[in-house]
Amino acid sequence: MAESLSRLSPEQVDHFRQQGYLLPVNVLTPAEVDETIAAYRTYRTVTDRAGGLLKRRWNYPKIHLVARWADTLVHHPRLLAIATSLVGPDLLVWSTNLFVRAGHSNSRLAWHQDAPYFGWEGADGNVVRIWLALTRTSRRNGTMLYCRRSHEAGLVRHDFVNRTLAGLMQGEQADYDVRDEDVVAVEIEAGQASLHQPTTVHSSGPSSTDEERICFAVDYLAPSIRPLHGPDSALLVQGEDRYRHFLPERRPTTDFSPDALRDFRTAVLMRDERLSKVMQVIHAERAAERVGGI
Ligand SMILES: O=C(O)CCC(=O)C(=O)O
Repeated sequence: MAESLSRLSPEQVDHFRQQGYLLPVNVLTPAEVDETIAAYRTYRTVTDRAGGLLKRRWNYPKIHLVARWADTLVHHPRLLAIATSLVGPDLLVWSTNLFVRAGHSNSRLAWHQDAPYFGWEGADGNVVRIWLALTRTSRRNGTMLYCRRSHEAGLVRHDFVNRTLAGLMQGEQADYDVRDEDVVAVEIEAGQASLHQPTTVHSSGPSSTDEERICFAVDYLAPSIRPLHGPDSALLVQGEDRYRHFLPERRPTTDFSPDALRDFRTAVLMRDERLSKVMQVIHAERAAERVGGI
Protein backbone atom coordinates (compact mmCIF):
# COMPACT_ATOMS: atom_id res chain seq x y z
CA MET A 1 0.00 0.00 0.00
CA ALA A 2 2.91 2.36 0.83
CA GLU A 3 4.28 2.00 -2.71
CA SER A 4 0.84 2.30 -4.23
CA LEU A 5 0.54 5.97 -3.26
CA SER A 6 4.17 7.01 -3.35
CA ARG A 7 6.23 8.88 -5.93
CA LEU A 8 8.76 7.27 -8.25
CA SER A 9 12.25 6.62 -6.92
CA PRO A 10 15.18 8.73 -8.26
CA GLU A 11 16.36 5.62 -10.17
CA GLN A 12 12.97 5.28 -11.84
CA VAL A 13 12.94 8.97 -12.78
CA ASP A 14 16.47 8.64 -14.25
CA HIS A 15 15.42 5.59 -16.24
CA PHE A 16 12.43 7.47 -17.67
CA ARG A 17 14.57 10.44 -18.63
CA GLN A 18 17.44 8.42 -20.10
CA GLN A 19 15.55 5.61 -21.83
CA GLY A 20 12.34 7.49 -22.70
CA TYR A 21 10.09 4.98 -20.90
CA LEU A 22 9.58 3.22 -17.57
CA LEU A 23 7.87 -0.07 -16.72
CA PRO A 24 6.32 -1.76 -14.86
CA VAL A 25 4.83 0.63 -12.34
CA ASN A 26 2.18 -0.65 -9.91
CA VAL A 27 -0.99 1.43 -9.85
CA LEU A 28 -4.36 -0.30 -9.30
CA THR A 29 -5.39 -3.07 -6.93
CA PRO A 30 -7.21 -6.10 -8.43
CA ALA A 31 -10.49 -4.76 -6.98
CA GLU A 32 -9.91 -1.36 -8.65
CA VAL A 33 -9.17 -3.09 -11.96
CA ASP A 34 -12.44 -5.09 -11.78
CA GLU A 35 -14.43 -1.98 -10.91
CA THR A 36 -12.87 -0.01 -13.79
CA ILE A 37 -13.42 -2.78 -16.34
CA ALA A 38 -17.09 -3.05 -15.33
CA ALA A 39 -17.55 0.73 -15.69
CA TYR A 40 -15.68 0.66 -19.01
CA ARG A 41 -18.03 -2.01 -20.39
CA THR A 42 -21.11 0.07 -19.51
CA TYR A 43 -19.41 3.11 -21.08
CA ARG A 44 -18.83 1.19 -24.31
CA THR A 45 -22.48 0.11 -24.51
CA VAL A 46 -23.72 3.67 -23.90
CA THR A 47 -21.31 5.35 -26.33
CA ASP A 48 -22.04 2.78 -29.01
CA ARG A 49 -25.79 3.28 -28.70
CA ALA A 50 -25.49 7.05 -28.49
CA GLY A 51 -24.22 7.48 -32.06
CA GLY A 52 -22.76 10.81 -33.22
CA LEU A 53 -19.59 12.24 -31.73
CA LEU A 54 -19.69 9.96 -28.67
CA LYS A 55 -19.73 6.87 -30.85
CA ARG A 56 -16.98 8.18 -33.11
CA ARG A 57 -14.74 9.45 -30.35
CA TRP A 58 -15.39 7.00 -27.47
CA ASN A 59 -11.68 6.13 -27.40
CA TYR A 60 -10.00 9.55 -27.40
CA PRO A 61 -9.24 12.27 -26.33
CA LYS A 62 -11.73 13.51 -23.70
CA ILE A 63 -13.20 10.44 -21.98
CA HIS A 64 -12.59 12.10 -18.59
CA LEU A 65 -15.18 14.79 -19.42
CA VAL A 66 -18.15 12.41 -19.75
CA ALA A 67 -17.37 9.30 -17.69
CA ARG A 68 -16.81 9.36 -13.96
CA TRP A 69 -14.73 6.16 -13.99
CA ALA A 70 -12.21 7.99 -16.21
CA ASP A 71 -12.40 11.13 -14.06
CA THR A 72 -11.71 8.96 -10.99
CA LEU A 73 -8.71 7.37 -12.70
CA VAL A 74 -7.09 10.65 -13.74
CA HIS A 75 -7.40 11.79 -10.09
CA HIS A 76 -6.10 8.48 -8.69
CA PRO A 77 -3.52 9.31 -5.98
CA ARG A 78 -0.96 6.91 -7.40
CA LEU A 79 -1.24 8.33 -10.94
CA LEU A 80 -0.94 11.86 -9.53
CA ALA A 81 2.13 10.84 -7.50
CA ILE A 82 3.79 9.31 -10.57
CA ALA A 83 3.01 12.36 -12.73
CA THR A 84 4.26 14.69 -9.95
CA SER A 85 7.59 12.84 -9.89
CA LEU A 86 8.11 13.59 -13.58
CA VAL A 87 6.23 16.80 -14.34
CA GLY A 88 5.90 18.63 -11.02
CA PRO A 89 3.10 19.47 -8.57
CA ASP A 90 0.88 21.42 -10.99
CA LEU A 91 -0.82 19.00 -13.35
CA LEU A 92 -3.19 19.24 -16.29
CA VAL A 93 -4.85 16.31 -18.01
CA TRP A 94 -4.98 17.02 -21.72
CA SER A 95 -6.11 13.70 -23.07
CA THR A 96 -7.49 10.34 -22.10
CA ASN A 97 -7.40 7.42 -24.52
CA LEU A 98 -8.55 3.82 -24.66
CA PHE A 99 -6.46 1.34 -26.62
CA VAL A 100 -8.42 -1.86 -27.08
CA ARG A 101 -7.17 -4.77 -29.20
CA ALA A 102 -9.66 -7.57 -29.78
CA GLY A 103 -8.51 -11.18 -29.70
CA HIS A 104 -7.02 -12.21 -33.08
CA SER A 105 -7.24 -8.64 -34.36
CA ASN A 106 -4.98 -7.77 -37.26
CA SER A 107 -4.85 -4.09 -36.24
CA ARG A 108 -1.49 -2.59 -35.46
CA LEU A 109 0.14 0.80 -35.11
CA ALA A 110 3.24 1.72 -37.08
CA TRP A 111 6.35 3.01 -35.26
CA HIS A 112 5.41 6.56 -34.29
CA GLN A 113 5.77 9.34 -31.73
CA ASP A 114 2.67 10.73 -30.01
CA ALA A 115 3.53 14.37 -30.51
CA PRO A 116 4.31 15.18 -34.17
CA TYR A 117 1.05 17.13 -34.52
CA PHE A 118 0.41 18.13 -30.88
CA GLY A 119 1.82 21.62 -31.52
CA TRP A 120 3.20 22.25 -28.04
CA GLU A 121 5.76 24.87 -27.04
CA GLY A 122 7.88 24.08 -23.98
CA ALA A 123 6.94 20.40 -23.75
CA ASP A 124 10.44 19.08 -23.14
CA GLY A 125 10.52 17.29 -19.77
CA ASN A 126 7.02 18.58 -18.96
CA VAL A 127 4.81 15.70 -20.14
CA VAL A 128 4.22 12.05 -19.35
CA ARG A 129 1.85 9.57 -20.93
CA ILE A 130 0.79 6.92 -18.43
CA TRP A 131 -0.47 3.80 -20.23
CA LEU A 132 -2.41 1.75 -17.72
CA ALA A 133 -3.13 -1.92 -18.41
CA LEU A 134 -6.66 -2.97 -17.43
CA THR A 135 -5.88 -6.47 -18.72
CA ARG A 136 -2.56 -8.30 -18.89
CA THR A 137 -0.48 -7.24 -21.89
CA SER A 138 1.90 -9.43 -23.88
CA ARG A 139 3.50 -9.69 -27.29
CA ARG A 140 0.84 -12.26 -28.12
CA ASN A 141 -2.04 -9.85 -27.45
CA GLY A 142 -0.42 -7.08 -29.49
CA THR A 143 1.11 -5.03 -26.72
CA MET A 144 2.97 -1.76 -27.20
CA LEU A 145 6.65 -1.87 -28.18
CA TYR A 146 9.13 0.90 -27.37
CA CYS A 147 12.35 1.82 -29.07
CA ARG A 148 14.70 2.66 -26.21
CA ARG A 149 16.40 6.09 -26.19
CA SER A 150 14.51 7.11 -29.35
CA HIS A 151 13.26 10.27 -27.57
CA GLU A 152 16.80 11.62 -27.87
CA ALA A 153 16.10 12.34 -31.56
CA GLY A 154 13.42 14.92 -30.63
CA LEU A 155 10.41 15.22 -32.93
CA VAL A 156 11.03 13.40 -36.20
CA ARG A 157 9.21 13.57 -39.52
CA HIS A 158 6.17 11.27 -39.99
CA ASP A 159 4.60 9.92 -43.19
CA PHE A 160 1.96 7.34 -44.03
CA VAL A 161 3.51 3.89 -44.14
CA ASN A 162 2.45 3.50 -47.76
CA ARG A 163 -0.59 4.15 -49.89
CA THR A 164 -2.34 0.80 -49.32
CA LEU A 165 -5.37 0.56 -47.04
CA ALA A 166 -3.35 -1.57 -44.60
CA GLY A 167 -0.68 1.13 -44.54
CA LEU A 168 -3.22 3.85 -43.85
CA MET A 169 -4.74 1.80 -41.05
CA GLN A 170 -1.38 1.60 -39.33
CA GLY A 171 -1.27 5.39 -39.29
CA GLU A 172 1.80 7.47 -39.80
CA GLN A 173 5.28 6.14 -39.36
CA ALA A 174 8.25 7.93 -37.82
CA ASP A 175 11.28 8.44 -40.01
CA TYR A 176 13.46 6.66 -37.48
CA ASP A 177 15.59 3.56 -37.76
CA VAL A 178 14.38 1.06 -35.13
CA ARG A 179 16.99 -1.61 -34.45
CA ASP A 180 15.78 -5.00 -33.15
CA GLU A 181 18.13 -4.83 -30.16
CA ASP A 182 16.50 -1.55 -29.01
CA VAL A 183 12.92 -2.90 -28.95
CA VAL A 184 11.28 -3.31 -25.54
CA ALA A 185 7.92 -5.10 -25.27
CA VAL A 186 5.52 -3.74 -22.65
CA GLU A 187 4.55 -7.00 -20.96
CA ILE A 188 2.77 -6.05 -17.75
CA GLU A 189 -0.06 -7.25 -15.48
CA ALA A 190 -3.53 -5.73 -15.16
CA GLY A 191 -3.27 -2.76 -12.79
CA GLN A 192 0.33 -1.96 -13.78
CA ALA A 193 1.36 0.96 -15.96
CA SER A 194 4.06 1.82 -18.45
CA LEU A 195 5.19 5.43 -18.95
CA HIS A 196 6.63 7.14 -22.00
CA GLN A 197 7.57 10.54 -23.37
CA PRO A 198 5.79 12.25 -26.26
CA THR A 199 8.87 11.76 -28.47
CA THR A 200 9.45 8.08 -27.61
CA VAL A 201 9.06 6.02 -30.79
CA HIS A 202 6.63 3.13 -30.22
CA SER A 203 4.27 0.79 -32.05
CA SER A 204 1.89 -2.07 -31.34
CA GLY A 205 1.26 -5.37 -33.01
CA PRO A 206 -1.57 -7.71 -34.06
CA SER A 207 -3.04 -10.23 -31.62
CA SER A 208 -2.66 -13.98 -31.88
CA THR A 209 -4.66 -14.85 -28.75
CA ASP A 210 -8.34 -15.01 -27.75
CA GLU A 211 -7.71 -12.32 -25.11
CA GLU A 212 -8.96 -8.77 -25.45
CA ARG A 213 -6.29 -6.18 -24.50
CA ILE A 214 -7.65 -3.03 -22.80
CA CYS A 215 -5.40 -0.10 -21.87
CA PHE A 216 -6.21 3.43 -20.69
CA ALA A 217 -3.69 6.20 -21.39
CA VAL A 218 -3.54 9.65 -19.80
CA ASP A 219 -1.38 12.62 -20.83
CA TYR A 220 -0.31 14.73 -17.83
CA LEU A 221 1.13 18.14 -18.72
CA ALA A 222 2.74 20.99 -16.81
CA PRO A 223 0.58 24.14 -17.22
CA SER A 224 3.61 26.03 -18.60
CA ILE A 225 3.19 24.24 -21.95
CA ARG A 226 1.67 26.46 -24.61
CA PRO A 227 -0.64 25.08 -27.31
CA LEU A 228 0.17 26.64 -30.69
CA HIS A 229 -2.12 27.62 -33.59
CA GLY A 230 -5.37 28.09 -31.68
CA PRO A 231 -7.16 27.53 -28.39
CA ASP A 232 -7.23 24.20 -26.57
CA SER A 233 -8.46 22.99 -23.18
CA ALA A 234 -7.32 20.77 -20.30
CA LEU A 235 -8.44 19.72 -16.82
CA LEU A 236 -6.50 20.92 -13.79
CA VAL A 237 -6.18 17.83 -11.58
CA GLN A 238 -3.63 19.03 -9.02
CA GLY A 239 -2.03 22.27 -7.87
CA GLU A 240 -2.59 25.52 -9.72
CA ASP A 241 -2.43 26.80 -13.25
CA ARG A 242 -0.55 30.12 -13.18
CA TYR A 243 -0.26 30.30 -16.96
CA ARG A 244 -3.83 29.81 -18.28
CA HIS A 245 -2.51 28.65 -21.67
CA PHE A 246 -5.28 26.04 -21.81
CA LEU A 247 -8.94 26.85 -21.28
CA PRO A 248 -10.19 25.14 -18.11
CA GLU A 249 -12.29 21.97 -18.35
CA ARG A 250 -14.91 20.86 -15.77
CA ARG A 251 -15.19 17.50 -14.03
CA PRO A 252 -18.37 15.53 -14.81
CA THR A 253 -20.79 15.34 -11.86
CA THR A 254 -22.90 12.62 -13.49
CA ASP A 255 -22.10 10.34 -16.40
CA PHE A 256 -23.18 11.82 -19.73
CA SER A 257 -25.04 14.77 -18.16
CA PRO A 258 -26.13 17.48 -20.66
CA ASP A 259 -23.40 19.80 -19.33
CA ALA A 260 -20.78 17.06 -19.60
CA LEU A 261 -21.83 16.23 -23.16
CA ARG A 262 -21.64 19.89 -24.14
CA ASP A 263 -18.18 20.21 -22.59
CA PHE A 264 -17.05 17.03 -24.35
CA ARG A 265 -18.20 18.28 -27.76
CA THR A 266 -16.63 21.71 -27.28
CA ALA A 267 -13.29 20.28 -26.10
CA VAL A 268 -13.01 17.59 -28.78
CA LEU A 269 -13.87 19.96 -31.64
CA MET A 270 -11.60 22.72 -30.36
CA ARG A 271 -8.68 20.35 -30.10
CA ASP A 272 -9.41 18.83 -33.53
CA GLU A 273 -9.41 22.26 -35.10
CA ARG A 274 -6.09 23.24 -33.52
CA LEU A 275 -4.39 19.94 -34.37
CA SER A 276 -5.52 20.11 -37.96
CA LYS A 277 -3.99 23.60 -38.17
CA VAL A 278 -0.74 22.25 -36.73
CA MET A 279 -0.78 19.55 -39.40
CA GLN A 280 -1.46 22.07 -42.17
CA VAL A 281 1.41 24.27 -41.02
CA ILE A 282 3.84 21.33 -40.94
CA HIS A 283 2.77 20.12 -44.39
CA ALA A 284 2.99 23.64 -45.82
CA GLU A 285 6.53 23.98 -44.44
CA ARG A 286 7.48 20.68 -46.03
CA ALA A 287 6.01 21.72 -49.37
CA ALA A 288 8.01 24.97 -49.18
CA GLU A 289 11.19 22.94 -48.50
CA ARG A 290 10.51 20.76 -51.56
CA VAL A 291 9.94 23.79 -53.79
CA GLY A 292 13.02 25.49 -52.35
CA GLY A 293 15.07 22.40 -53.21
CA ILE A 294 14.22 22.51 -56.93
O1 LIG B 1 -1.92 0.45 -27.04
C1 LIG B 1 -1.55 0.60 -28.20
O2 LIG B 1 -1.83 -0.21 -29.10
C2 LIG B 1 -0.72 1.78 -28.61
C3 LIG B 1 -0.61 2.80 -27.53
C4 LIG B 1 0.01 4.08 -27.97
O3 LIG B 1 0.38 4.27 -29.10
C5 LIG B 1 0.16 5.14 -26.96
O4 LIG B 1 -0.28 4.99 -25.81
O5 LIG B 1 0.76 6.18 -27.28
